[in-house]
Amino acid sequence: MIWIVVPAYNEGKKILQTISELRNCGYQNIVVVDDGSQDDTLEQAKKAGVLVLKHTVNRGQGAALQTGHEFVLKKGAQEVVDFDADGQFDPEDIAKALLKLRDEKLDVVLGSRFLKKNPQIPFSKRYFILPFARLVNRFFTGVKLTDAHNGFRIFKREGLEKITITQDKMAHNTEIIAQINKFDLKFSEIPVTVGYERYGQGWKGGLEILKDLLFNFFVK
Ligand SMILES: Nc1nc2c(ncn2[C@@H]2O[C@H](COP(=O)(O)OP(=O)(O)OP(=O)(O)O)[C@@H](O)[C@H]2O)c(=O)[nH]1
Ligand SMILES: [Mg+2]
Repeated sequence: MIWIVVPAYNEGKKILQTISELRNCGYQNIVVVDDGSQDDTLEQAKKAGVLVLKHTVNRGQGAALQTGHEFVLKKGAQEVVDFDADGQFDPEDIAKALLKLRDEKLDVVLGSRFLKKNPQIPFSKRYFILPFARLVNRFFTGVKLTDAHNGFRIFKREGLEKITITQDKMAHNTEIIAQINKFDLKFSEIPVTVGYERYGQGWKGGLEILKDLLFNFFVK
């Protein structure tokens, strides 16, 4: 059984479309984790008729994913897809990633924006923010990836059972890679399309991630 986990924070305008695109591709087991949104994300997701979990306060994407992962594992998911609510991902990429996961008997497949042409990636993100993120990622995890911060992932149940996200905000990307390394999980990257009609986290978000990682590294 495949389950899709959709973390959502203030995505009231996008969530219905994201869910209907997933459904059109044949995915029915979808859980939205409303991360304490201030807009109508919760109502919109309920309107779409999917399962909705709710954080009463905003905790961050990492926390939303952990909530979703625990839920779908309890539901008996065999394969779990992390899929952003903001409509940036292409649901068609899921089938390709699933094939890879199964064919190559992997624990995790990670989406990458840099294994194919993604002309929409903004200049600053392509040449500064993401290369820097790759270095940070490599420093903290020892793993070399082409895309260090991509929310598109597919896990095999046995792999996901080993991973626990404690980084509530965006540093969970690096944390997941570190755990893949620690538990020696088999993984591979796959090219995915990411749309950028809406500008995402930018520099401020990147620095926040670094702050969280350093805190975890030196203080915890
Ligand atoms: N920013 C943010 N996103 C959250 C939070 N909780 C859940 N999310 C969801 O996590 C997903 C990714 O968030 P984005 O802000 O788009 O982050 P991103 O895709 O890494 O950044 P961009 O590539 O710049 O768009 C979206 O579906 C959000 O709705 C939160 O507290 N903050
Ligand atoms: Mg996004």
